[in-house]
Amino acid sequence: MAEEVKMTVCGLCVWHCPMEVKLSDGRVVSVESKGFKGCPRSLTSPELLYHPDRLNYPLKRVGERGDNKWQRITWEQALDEIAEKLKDIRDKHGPEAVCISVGGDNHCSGEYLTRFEYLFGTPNLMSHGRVCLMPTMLTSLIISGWVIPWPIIRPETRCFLIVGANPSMAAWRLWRRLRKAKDEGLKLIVIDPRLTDAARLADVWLQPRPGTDAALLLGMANVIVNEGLYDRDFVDKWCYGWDRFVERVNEYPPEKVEEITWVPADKIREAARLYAMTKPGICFEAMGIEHARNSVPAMQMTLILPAITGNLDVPGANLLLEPHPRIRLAADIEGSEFISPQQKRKAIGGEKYRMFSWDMWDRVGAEYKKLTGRPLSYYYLGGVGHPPSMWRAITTGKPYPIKGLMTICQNPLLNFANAKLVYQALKKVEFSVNMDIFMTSACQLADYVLPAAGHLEKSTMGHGGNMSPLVEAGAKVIGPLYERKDEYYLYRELGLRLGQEEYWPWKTLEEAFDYRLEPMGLTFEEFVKEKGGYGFDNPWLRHRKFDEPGFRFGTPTGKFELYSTLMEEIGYDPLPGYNEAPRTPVSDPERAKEFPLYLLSGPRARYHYHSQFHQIESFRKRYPEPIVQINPEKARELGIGDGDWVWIETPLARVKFKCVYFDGIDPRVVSAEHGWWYPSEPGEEPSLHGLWRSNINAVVDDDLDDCCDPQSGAWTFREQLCKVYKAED
Ligand SMILES: Nc1nc2c(c(=O)[nH]1)N[C@H]1C(S)=C(S)[C@@H](COP(=O)(O)OP(=O)(O)OC[C@H]3O[C@@H](n4cnc5c(=O)[nH]c(N)nc54)[C@H](O)[C@@H]3O)O[C@H]1N2
Ligand SMILES: Nc1nc2c(c(=O)[nH]1)N[C@H]1C(S)=C(S)[C@@H](COP(=O)(O)OP(=O)(O)OC[C@H]3O[C@@H](n4cnc5c(=O)[nH]c(N)nc54)[C@H](O)[C@@H]3O)O[C@H]1N2
Ligand code: SF4
Ligand SMILES: [Mo]
Repeated sequence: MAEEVKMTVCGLCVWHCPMEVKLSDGRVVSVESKGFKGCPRSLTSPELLYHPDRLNYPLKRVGERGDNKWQRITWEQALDEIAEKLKDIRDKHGPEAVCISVGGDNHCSGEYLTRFEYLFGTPNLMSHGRVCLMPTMLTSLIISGWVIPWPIIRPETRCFLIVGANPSMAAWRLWRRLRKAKDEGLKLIVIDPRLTDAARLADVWLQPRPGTDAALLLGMANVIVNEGLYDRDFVDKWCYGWDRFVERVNEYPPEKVEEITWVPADKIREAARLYAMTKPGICFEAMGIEHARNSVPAMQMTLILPAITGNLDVPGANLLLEPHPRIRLAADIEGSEFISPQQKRKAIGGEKYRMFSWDMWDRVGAEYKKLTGRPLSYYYLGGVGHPPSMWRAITTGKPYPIKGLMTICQNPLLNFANAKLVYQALKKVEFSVNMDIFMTSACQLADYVLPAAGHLEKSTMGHGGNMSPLVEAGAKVIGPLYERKDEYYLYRELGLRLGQEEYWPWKTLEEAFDYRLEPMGLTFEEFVKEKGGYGFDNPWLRHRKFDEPGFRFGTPTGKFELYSTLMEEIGYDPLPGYNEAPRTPVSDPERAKEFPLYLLSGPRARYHYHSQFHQIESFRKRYPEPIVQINPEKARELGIGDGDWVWIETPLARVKFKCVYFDGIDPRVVSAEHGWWYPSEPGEEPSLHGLWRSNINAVVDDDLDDCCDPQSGAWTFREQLCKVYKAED
């Protein structure tokens, strides 16, 4: 037997750990993650690779949508027909009538997708980035000019403030570092409506009413400002709008904030003092605040707190990241110059949610260029197309018709809000293509389904667009098997058929990576050679850049803008403030009479990655049911026992979950998992692989006014009202 060991990057989630892969006679037999030892998802790699349900050949629909009737065709036929149809839509309705929807962290080489998109001429690229990190990045760019103040725990770090993040489930490498640092004396503050593992470990745990973080953080700032706990030098030298900011925070004394947030005023004081006085400290936020109706002000505050306490860009605190100095960046590949300003302005949703408009991006891009000398990636900011508006454009034809939809590496029926609307859009759209590794419910509604090469079957090179100074790469270890292809192949082949020949000189993904690495004087093969298939370069971590001559923040004032001049220019509140969302028990008591409970949806679970890994036999056995956490006191009041099946209902629909008693959650709040479907159940309608039974996004609304952030358009997964009652088994 020929045994072989190769190194690569694990492409199964956003952490991209180095991974060792063992092959025997050319077959992958086992893997070992070098980033997270024993990671259960990584161990499924061989099962995923050889899974009997994997898509292996291009398929063309032969019945009606939802009949699950397919004909196997060749790639040539698929590409010719898809290109023909895209051309036809472009001729009849304009290129903007094609929407590209992309998701996942499974390396779909987004900058090449964007290149294809811009050359085709549509501004309507959309992704989950719109509710995942991108609003924070954009907020950071708007108020500071830097991409994001990154949380890197170093030996110096003495305090860690978590705002709506769940690292023991979602970010294992960070969790491990955090635990070690805690053992060594780090102070930990956690803001979360649930008692997470991190909250259990915390010195101070604040348990807010969902969606009220902006008020809570303003309350903390009130204490920091009024007790003189801020960094006067940094504020004087580098912060713009201090006086107006102070006026604003004075509207949020802890007692008033207690009324808004349910958090006792003394706890707010305790947390504020601990954070501001234990330096250096890191402020780390995630989806708990990003998935909220008023998320932008909360994000402003998670950026402002480090700035005013002198926790920006000093060792052990939040770091201002610069792009890798010697690589062609995502933005260099995207070619945003290929698409005209007139086309850019047509992006669906750009007029309503003006933070995510091309105009804004061009402005922050220009500042970023002044700051770093480099272009800013649009793809990695999540696309300008606004998904909830896009589904409505497809179903109503307004503001203009969307006729074509290409879905890549994404499970829209399980991961976007308002799944019934997404369903209607997928049924209605004139033409659709989906590229995935498995036949998902959304694939069932497509006209063409294309088999993607997955993890281990394609080379990867991730360096987070322009976000970070690191480059990390992994060579493919096998295949691709059957007729699976990497996404680059799709973009290039369609490009060649649509008149883009001169723009696709690189025949393969690896050749495309060679071009990216050329300024380093290396080919892709050379870059990964030393470590047997894994390459890494992180040349540039400098601190205290604000002490360097000529330093400026990349904003119109050259300062860190507590008062944002760009927000003001586009007609938004320049300062962070708390606005009660329209559908809470406070603003809509009538609704709350029928739907009294806050619904948090989507706490990360150890085995699943959004909708993924539901095909894995061992996971299904170990974790067979979707879970909703309910406070035992409330559950008993509702006649619900621990382990009972319950319905979770909103005006949109009801879905079935298994109740787990959890006394770490407020009786007024419940928390249900997302991403649940049953791939082995029938693919045809009405089942669509058990899509509707426990799909929490069937009950989560995305109303453009009531549920989307008025600035960024991000929709809330975390603060909708529901009722819960016992279901039959
Ligand atoms: N209610 C609720 N909904 C949420 C969230 C929540 O917290 N609550 N979280 C949101 C967030 S933050 C995010 S990021 C999104 C994620 O939403 P998605 O990006 O849709 O996430 P996944 O379920 O991981 O879907 C990825 C799809 O890609 C396929 N795939 C896997 N590998 C490959 C590959 O190599 N190539 C291709 N072409 N396909 C591949 C998988 O089979 C799967 O169908 O979900 C969002 N949805
Ligand atoms: N195992 C696993 N890991 C993952 C993923 C996965 O699907 N599975 N997905 C990846 C992706 S794409 C992402 S974006 C990250 C997400 O990473 P995280 O955001 O760290 O993960 P969540 O579990 O969603 O944690 C959010 C926390 O916010 C809390 N929360 C809910 N509402 C509020 C609120 O109003 N205020 C505050 N302060 N907190 C609130 C929730 O109780 C929860 O504990 O995880 C990544 N890692
Ligand atoms: S699944 Fe994620 S955490 Fe696990 S080994 Fe792969 S990259 Fe690392
Ligand atoms: Mo995400």
